[in-house]
Amino acid sequence: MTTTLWRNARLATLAPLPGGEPWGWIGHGALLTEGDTIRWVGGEAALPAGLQAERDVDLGGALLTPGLVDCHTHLVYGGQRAREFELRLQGASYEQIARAGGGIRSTVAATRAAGNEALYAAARERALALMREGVTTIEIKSGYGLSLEHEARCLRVARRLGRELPLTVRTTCLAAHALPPEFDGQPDAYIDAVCAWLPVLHGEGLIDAVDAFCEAIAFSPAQTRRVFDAAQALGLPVKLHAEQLSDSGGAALAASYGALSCDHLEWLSAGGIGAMAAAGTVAVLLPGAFYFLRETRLPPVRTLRDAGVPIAIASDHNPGSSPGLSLLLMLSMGCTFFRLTPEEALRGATINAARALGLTDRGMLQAGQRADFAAWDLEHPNELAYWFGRNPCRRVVAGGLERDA
Ligand code: DI6
Ligand code: FE
Repeated sequence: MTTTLWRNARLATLAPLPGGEPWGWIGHGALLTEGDTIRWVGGEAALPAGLQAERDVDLGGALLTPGLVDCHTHLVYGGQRAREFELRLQGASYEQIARAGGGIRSTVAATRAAGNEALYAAARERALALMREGVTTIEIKSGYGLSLEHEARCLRVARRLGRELPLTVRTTCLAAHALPPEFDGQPDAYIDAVCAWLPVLHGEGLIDAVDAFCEAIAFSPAQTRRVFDAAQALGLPVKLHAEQLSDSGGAALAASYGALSCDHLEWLSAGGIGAMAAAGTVAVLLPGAFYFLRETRLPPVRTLRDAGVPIAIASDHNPGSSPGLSLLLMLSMGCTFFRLTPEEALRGATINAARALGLTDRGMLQAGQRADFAAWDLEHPNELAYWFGRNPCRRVVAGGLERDA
C-alpha cells in the first residue's frame, strides 16, 4: 500500500487535541496516509524522525479539513418541480400541493417513467456537484419509487454511484415517504407492503438504514413504528423525518429505537430532545428545506446544544423542498438561520454527519480514520460558513486517492 506524506498544510482536524484547540487546529501540519487510512497527523516539526513515505505532497500551506459528509439527500429521482415552486410563490402551501396529489407524488410518477440510465445520469450530475465542494461521503434515500420494483431500481442507482464515483454512498430505504396512488385510502396496507419489501431489498444488499416520513401529510407514529419493527428485525438502523411541519412525537419514538438520527426538527419538543440525548441520536438540521419552504419556526438549536445532542447539517437535496446542491451553502444557512457557530456548522457536515450515518471511521483528521480530506483556498476554517456562492475547494482526497472533482 502506498504511503504518502501530505505536508505544509494548516489542519482543522476537528479531533479532540490535548490543548483543546478550537477546530482541532494544527497550524503547521502534516498527515501520513497508507492506502485509504490516515496513519499519523500532527505538527510538521513533530514528524517522526526517519519517517519514509513513497510519495511526498506539498500542499502549499492550504487549509485542510476532513472530507465533507452530506448525511441526508434524496438524490435519485426523475423530473423537477419548478411549476410547484411557482404555485407556492402564488400562495399555495407545500401541504396543499401534497394533499392535491402534486408534490412527492408527481416526482414518483416522473421517477417511475424514467429509464435506469436516465435516473443514473441525473443522479450522477448531482453527486458530482456536491463532490466539487469537497464532499466525500453522501447518504442517498429512496422514496420516489414507492413500489418494490421502483424502490429497488432507485437504490441500485445509488449503489452504482458508490461503485463508479470516488465517493462513499450510504443508502437509506425511505419507502414510507408518501402513499403511492395504487394504495389510495389504504395507508396501513401500504405499510404492510413496505414491511414485506424490506427483507427483499436488504437481501439484495441495497440498504444500510431505514427511514420514514412521520408527519400529518405522510405516516403516523403507529405506522412508523411498524416500519421500524421490520427494520429492527433485520438488524438495520433507523432514522426519521420528524417534526418538520408539526410535532407528532416522532423524535421520541425514533429515539426509543436507538435511531441514528432525527432530521428536520423545527417542531421538536423538550421531550423529544431529552429522548434523543439519552439515545445518542444525532439531530440533522436541514436549512435548505427551511429556506425553500419559507418556514419561520426555528429548530431548538440552543436546547439541543445544551442537552448535548450532536448536531449535523445536510442538503436534503430533493426536487420538492430543497433543490440545492451546495453543502457549503447549508453551512452558511445553518449559521445565519439557525445560529450555529461556524465551527458547529463544519462539525455538522463532517464528524456529526458521519455519526448520523453510523460511521465512526471518518469526520476527523486523526490516525486510524479514513483518508478523506479536502484542501481549501482559505485562511481560516470559519470562512467555510462565511462565503456563499463561492467554491474555494482546491483538492480532494477520497480513500487516500486524489480525485478530480
Ligand atoms: N421531507 C422533505 O422535506 C422531503 N421529503 C420529506 O420527507 C420533501 C420531498 C418532496 O417534496 O419531494
Ligand atoms: Fe428529506
